[in-house]
Amino acid sequence: MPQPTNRVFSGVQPTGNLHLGNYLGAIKNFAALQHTHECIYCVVDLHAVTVELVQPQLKAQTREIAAAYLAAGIDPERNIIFNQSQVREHSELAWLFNCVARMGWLSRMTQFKDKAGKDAEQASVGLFAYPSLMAADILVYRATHVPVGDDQKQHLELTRDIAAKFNHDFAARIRELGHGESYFPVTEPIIEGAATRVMSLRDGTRKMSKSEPSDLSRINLTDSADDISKKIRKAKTDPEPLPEDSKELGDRPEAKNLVGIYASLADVTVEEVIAEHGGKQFGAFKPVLAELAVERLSPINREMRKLLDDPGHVDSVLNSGAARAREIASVTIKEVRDIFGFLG
Ligand code: AQP
Repeated sequence: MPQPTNRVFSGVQPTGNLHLGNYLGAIKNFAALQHTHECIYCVVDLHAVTVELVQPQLKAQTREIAAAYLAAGIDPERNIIFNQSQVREHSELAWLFNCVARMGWLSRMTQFKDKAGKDAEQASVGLFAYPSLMAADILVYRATHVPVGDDQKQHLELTRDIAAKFNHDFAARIRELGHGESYFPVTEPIIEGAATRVMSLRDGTRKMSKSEPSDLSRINLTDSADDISKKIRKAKTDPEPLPEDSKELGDRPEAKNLVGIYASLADVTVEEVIAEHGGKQFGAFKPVLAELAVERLSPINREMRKLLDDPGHVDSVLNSGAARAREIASVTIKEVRDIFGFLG
C-alpha cells in the first residue's frame, strides 16, 4: 500500500476524569486537524490497563472519551473514531516492536519512572512496554503526524527510533518487496497552542492529570459551570498582580498556567492576554477566566451528556470506526509479516 503523506493518528486513555489538559493539549487540536488531514482518533483502552489491572468502569470510560471526541466536533464520517482493543493488529505490531526496541531506550522513558514510582519492580511489564504499543498504534496506520501534549514528546521520539531501526534493519527486504527505501514514516509530532502542558490548579509545577487524587487540581470535561468557577476561584496563585510583560511569567508557574489556559480557550496568544489583562489582580482575572472557561466548555459538556445518554449510538460509532481502522491496519500487518519473513 503506498505510504500516506498526510495522515494523523492520536489517542486518549480511558482512565476516567478527562480534563482540561487533555482537551487543550490534545482533543481541541484533533478537531482542528480534521479540516486539513486524514485523521484517525483512538480511545487507547489497552493502555488503560497498564497501571490499574481491574477497571470496572472501562466500558463507561471508553464511551466518555468517544463522546468527548464527538462533542469537540470531530466528524465520525470524515474521520475514523474507534477503540484500540477492537483492532487486534495494534497488539500484534506492538509485539514485533518489542523485538525492535531496545531495553535501554525504554529504560530512559520518564513517564515510566513517574508512573512506576519508587517501586519499579512492582510495575507491570505492560507499563514498561507502553511506548512500543504507542509506536504500534501510530505506525500500524503509517501515520505521518501525531498531535499530542508536551508530555508525550519523548514517547514520540521513541516511535521515530523504532521506525528508523525497522527501516534500517530490514532495508534489503523492504526494497526487495517493492516498498521503496523505507516502510514506516518518521512521524512528526504536532505540539501546538498556548497550553501544550496544562498544570495542576493546586500546584503550578505539576501536570494536570487524571490520576491526581485532588479533584480541585483539574477541571474535568464533565464538571458543571459552578464546579468550573469554583475550581478557578480556588486555584493557587502568587500574591502579585499579572505582569505587564509576558517574559515575567517565566518564574511564576501558577500565573503562567492560568494565562496559558486563558490564551488557549480564547484562541489568542499569551502576549495578547497580557496586553489585555496585565496589571490586574487575580481577584479580577479569575472571574473573567472562569466566565470564558464556562462559555467554551459548557457546550462540550452538554453534548457529552446527551451522547452518554445514548450509549448505543456511541458504540455504533466505535464499532464502525474499528471496522474501517482494521481495513488499513490489516494491510500493514500483512506487509510487515512479509518483511519479517513469517510463514503464512
Ligand atoms: N496536563 C496536560 N496538558 C496538556 N496535554 C495533556 N495531555 C495529558 N495531560 C495534559 C495530553 O492528553 C492526551 C491524552 O493523554 P492520555 O490520557 O493518553 O495520557 P496521559 O498523558 O498520561 O494523561 P493524564 O491525564 O496525565 O493521565 P494520567 O494521570 O493517567 O497519567 C495526550 O496527548 C497528552 O499529551
